[in-house]
Amino acid sequence: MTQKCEMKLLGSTGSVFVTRVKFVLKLKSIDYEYIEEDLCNKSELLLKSNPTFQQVPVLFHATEQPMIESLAIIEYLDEIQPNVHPLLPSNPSERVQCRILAYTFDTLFYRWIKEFVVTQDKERREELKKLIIRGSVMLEEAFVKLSKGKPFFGGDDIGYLDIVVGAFLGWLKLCERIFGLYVIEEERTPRLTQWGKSMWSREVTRSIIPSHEIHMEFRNMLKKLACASST
Ligand SMILES: N[C@@H](CCC(=O)N[C@@H](CS)C(=O)NCC(=O)O)C(=O)O
Repeated sequence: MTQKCEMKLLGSTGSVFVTRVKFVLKLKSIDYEYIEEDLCNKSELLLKSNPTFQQVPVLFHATEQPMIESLAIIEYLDEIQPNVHPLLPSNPSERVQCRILAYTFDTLFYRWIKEFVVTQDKERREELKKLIIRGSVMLEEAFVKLSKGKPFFGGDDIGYLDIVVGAFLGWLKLCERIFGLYVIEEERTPRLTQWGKSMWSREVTRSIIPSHEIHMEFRNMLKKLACASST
């Protein structure tokens, strides 16, 4: 008899936000059913469960309301499974620093990178490149401060910020391969370079980060969505 999963994740495979949630589910050994969403032809399930933003990920857990927003979802998972691979620091002031950096990362970095990989405008791409490079130096500084000499943002092991930022590792590779932009590189961001190596050395990272081909397909889909919303 097949067992019914209590948890369901609605996602799109190339999405960094969905990757974050999958990362946490794997680290915490939580079983779930995955439902692939077609973002170019959104399902009733997505429109009903996230009517405001109509975006993935959406997490369904038993009788709870559908949950949206990757950062809120990963905190929820950390709270319901606190004893398996805890993600956020126990100290409130360290916790708030993590949340601030995650918010800043999503508000600035994500938008720059997304626009960088999608835009056709070469001048704008050059501007974005400068912003991303400047952002990478800020991220390096934050890493030095938060990691306290350890290999991960979370210290000796993968924590909340490692997942928030690490979910982008596939996109960073895409920037390298298509545009020759090294967001993380030895000279400018030595500690983040080591961090990247530590992240890739973990089986969980290699199994969760989608392949280059999937990211390329996702980029094409984002381009289509961008065209559709500008017409
Ligand atoms: N802030 C949201 C962002 C989610 C998001 O941007 N999802 C994208 C996929 S990467 C999406 O569903 N896009 C479809 C759309 O905006 O129409 C989160 O952290 O979950």
